[in-house]
Amino acid sequence: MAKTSPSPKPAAAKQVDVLKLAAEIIECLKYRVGKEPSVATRHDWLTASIKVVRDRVIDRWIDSTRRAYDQNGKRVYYLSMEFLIGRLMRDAFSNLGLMDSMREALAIHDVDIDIIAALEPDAALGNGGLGRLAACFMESMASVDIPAHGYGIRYVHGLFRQEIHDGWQVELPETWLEHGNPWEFERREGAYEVGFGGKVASITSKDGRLERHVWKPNERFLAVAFDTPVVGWRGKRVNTLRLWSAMPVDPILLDAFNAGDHIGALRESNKAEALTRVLYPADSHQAGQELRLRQEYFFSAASIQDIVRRHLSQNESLSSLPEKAAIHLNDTHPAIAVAELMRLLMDVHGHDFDEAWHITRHTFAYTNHTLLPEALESWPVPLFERLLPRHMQIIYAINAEILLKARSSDDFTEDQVRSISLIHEDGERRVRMGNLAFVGAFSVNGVSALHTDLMKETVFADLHKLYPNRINNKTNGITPRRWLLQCNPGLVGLLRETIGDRFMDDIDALRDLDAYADDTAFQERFAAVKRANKEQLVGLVADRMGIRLDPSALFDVQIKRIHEYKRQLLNIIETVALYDQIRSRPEKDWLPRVKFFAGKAAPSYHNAKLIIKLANDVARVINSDPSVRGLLKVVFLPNYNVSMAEVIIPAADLSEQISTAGLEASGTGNMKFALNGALTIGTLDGANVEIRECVGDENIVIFGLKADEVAARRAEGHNPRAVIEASQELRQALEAISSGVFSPDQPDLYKDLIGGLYEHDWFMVAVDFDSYADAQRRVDGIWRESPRWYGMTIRNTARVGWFSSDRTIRQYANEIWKVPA
Ligand code: D6G
Repeated sequence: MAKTSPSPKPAAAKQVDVLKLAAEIIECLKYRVGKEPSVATRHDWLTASIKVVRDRVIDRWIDSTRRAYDQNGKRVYYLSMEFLIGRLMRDAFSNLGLMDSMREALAIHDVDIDIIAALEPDAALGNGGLGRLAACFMESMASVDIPAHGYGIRYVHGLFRQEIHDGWQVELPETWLEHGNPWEFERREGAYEVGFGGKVASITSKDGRLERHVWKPNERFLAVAFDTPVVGWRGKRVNTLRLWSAMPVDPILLDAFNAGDHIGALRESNKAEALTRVLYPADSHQAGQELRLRQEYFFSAASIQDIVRRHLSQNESLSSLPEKAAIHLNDTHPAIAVAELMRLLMDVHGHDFDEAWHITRHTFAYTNHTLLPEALESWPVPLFERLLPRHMQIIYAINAEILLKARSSDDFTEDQVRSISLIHEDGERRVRMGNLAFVGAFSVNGVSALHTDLMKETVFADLHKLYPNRINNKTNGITPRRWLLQCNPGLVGLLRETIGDRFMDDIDALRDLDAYADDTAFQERFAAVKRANKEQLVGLVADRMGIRLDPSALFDVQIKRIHEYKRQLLNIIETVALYDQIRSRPEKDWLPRVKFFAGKAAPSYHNAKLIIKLANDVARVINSDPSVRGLLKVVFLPNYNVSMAEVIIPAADLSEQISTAGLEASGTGNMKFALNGALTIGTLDGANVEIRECVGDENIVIFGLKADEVAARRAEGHNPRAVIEASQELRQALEAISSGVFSPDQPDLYKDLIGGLYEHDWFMVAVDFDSYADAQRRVDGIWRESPRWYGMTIRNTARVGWFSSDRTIRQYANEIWKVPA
């Protein structure tokens, strides 16, 4: 993964003194790692290098924190169960303009920065898009100079490590903290108690009036803060990512220990450890277990206590909270924070319900990330009541308000009232976290224009009717620092020579590249950069998998979580169809293509794991078939993570964004590929719709049903069997898969998976197949006309600056949070 990142000019005019840095590294190695250079391991060099740069971060960090206190303006609090950070070293070095100097300083000691950089573990505290978005947002908030804190959980084990054994996904624990984490600072003084269970007592006044409630939990844990500085571009501002770790209030129960119960004595300690030990590996579907609800409450409660403490350290009362704090809920996972703030306001700080509700409703904002019914969180009422009895009461009280509001309007039918209720009443009674977040927030946003429209029409239709101004759109974005400047130094070098450096600070300046899109000399240089990036990926695949690839082939890439709605299956089936054609018409002038897949499946998601197995089986058969003559190769790269994405994306020619229309809320991979000069083949789904608007219809390959057509087909009950019968190419591919051509040892392995396409085809794989295959042949045609291909891909890079997360964050700041940006 050797890469040279460009550096901005040092923030201070003076050139950073390389010799001074080199000396500092040795100092640090000696006094903070305790080693001399001759015995230092690569990890020691990594730690020393990070600490030397970290010292420079700290000055700015303290300065930023102090500025926020001095100004006592509004702060943003971003609550997210996931932060998919990846590696931080290159981010910090490059944002501070120290990349080149550190490279030279380390070279003086004969240390290759790229080698030690590759040792930094990926902080994989997230599953996919939602967590990576939170990480991009943190970087952008610092870059556009917003005083902001991220709040989440310091999982000891992030997302599992994926190995592929005989084609099957095997999950192994991930151990990112194994060598310590030089970026974090433990803040024992920043610890809060978080309780569970127990009872609610009512305190009454002498004359018998109810004064307030007191929750007496029967379990208590400490939430201890671990702070990581988040460096904005050019070090302008350094914000704090505060992750909570659970610790026992009593590390050892001495009574039990003295009585000889040595294991029982550690009960509290073990329970605390379990609370923040593992990230739930479910993406876009319901986890459902009690531990998950405990995690959600644990980090929300600690964060709200911290926010309240900070506010009261500078302000007289919590009445002014809405003017000083915007608390953002990244999805419903922290939605319980709404009830927790209500509890603190009423039970601890003496506000009455109306005041508390006013403050709460003007402080929270909520982002919805999915319309998939299985991903909308809800909790059984008995579980909720047992773990959080006071919060349950508060939720009933809020619900009474909402239902009254709806019922007092003639417009609402009883069905509509039931749908906006915070409690789902049909069958098992459940608390609906989406509805709680919606009513507790002053702003509810979707993450792409299409997604936001669909929210208004589907999941939140009735709440939207009750609060017609609440839903708004904020199309997702990606930080161009990580997803262009750091990951694609070759392209950045070419851009700087061609259009100057302005785009590094103002991404919209990429537009200037449009003028070069049809310039032959520029196209050749653009192609050469892509070629070099592809060679790097070829090297990675050779090292890790022993597969040899031809860098002149078309690199066709689908990397993301494995999910039926994302339709890796559609891509695999088309691969099989292409394989059939290459064999049956060997005389045709076939275009060399490599199909790349990478991604993890939720461990409990049967079909997703089967799709991984199928991709691997298809790869094995095709890659070893001599009659294919290397024209088609299939690669499933194990253990996809942020660092791997940073190598794959700059090397991609074709970006697969082929979800069933209406189901992918936004996507952000689509933006990363387009920015790095790949052509998109995609459906009109999520942010693809807006990417098409930005790059122009002629610079993207669109296929398939549109969202309304998918909905209509689902509603009327379509006939996928007839569709399959009508398409010879599809039928043959499906028959090959279901008859065991790719799984000779288990011929029936894929029968049910493929059978589902004949029966219901819920995700419209069969229905969209012909249109997808046609689109792929259109891609072939464009690839053959090289000037046209590069004209299109250059225009993609030139025109997608709008998808910078700086733009997204400025919109949040101006339109939701009301903070200057
Ligand atoms: C961060 C940055 C550090 C600051 C600390 C506490 O670790 O400079 O002192 O947060 O800040 P508050 O949480 O008290 O605002």
